[in-house]
Amino acid sequence: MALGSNLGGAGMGRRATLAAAIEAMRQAGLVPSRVSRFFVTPCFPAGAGPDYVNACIVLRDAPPPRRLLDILHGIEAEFGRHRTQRWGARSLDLDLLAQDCEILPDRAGFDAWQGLPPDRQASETPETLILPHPRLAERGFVLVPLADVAPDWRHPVLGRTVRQMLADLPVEQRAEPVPT
Ligand code: PH2
Ligand code: MG
Ligand code: MG
Repeated sequence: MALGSNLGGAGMGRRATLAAAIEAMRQAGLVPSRVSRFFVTPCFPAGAGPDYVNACIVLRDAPPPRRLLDILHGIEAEFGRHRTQRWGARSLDLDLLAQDCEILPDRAGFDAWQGLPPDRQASETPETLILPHPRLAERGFVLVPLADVAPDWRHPVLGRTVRQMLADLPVEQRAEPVPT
């Protein structure tokens, strides 16, 4: 799964926020078996806000996706309360990227979201959980940290490993995340 924060200013910094979120996951009974380095990444879309700090973790014996999502939303809400009102940017984003070779809600549902044109990607939010995350293969800020913890995980629809998806990205995108 992926963690991101572009909180700035007062309160906890971005790195401390991610570290505290990982601790909160442990408290909630989740077991992070691998934690990536933390990377500073330019905001996507460019110019939409301050840089993010992004990371990825692997959870051991994770609960079923929908229950896991509830736990993650609870932790996001907990950290949202610490957010300084001045910054509209998200203080903490916890995204489920994939769970083994599961495809949710089903292949047709996945394909519909994966194929969504960019203008509709920005404006539409799926009502059901889509796994793997439909934009996973397109984003350096996801694939670079993911390659730290699960380089050999193979995307069940695209048939490519994280290492291969990363190699497929334009070199500038691959180079954007800077370890911090
Ligand atoms: N998350 C977003 C939107 N844009 N940009 C970066 N660099 N990192 C993110 O995690 C991110 C983003 C929506 O969740
Ligand atoms: Mg996100
Ligand atoms: Mg999210």
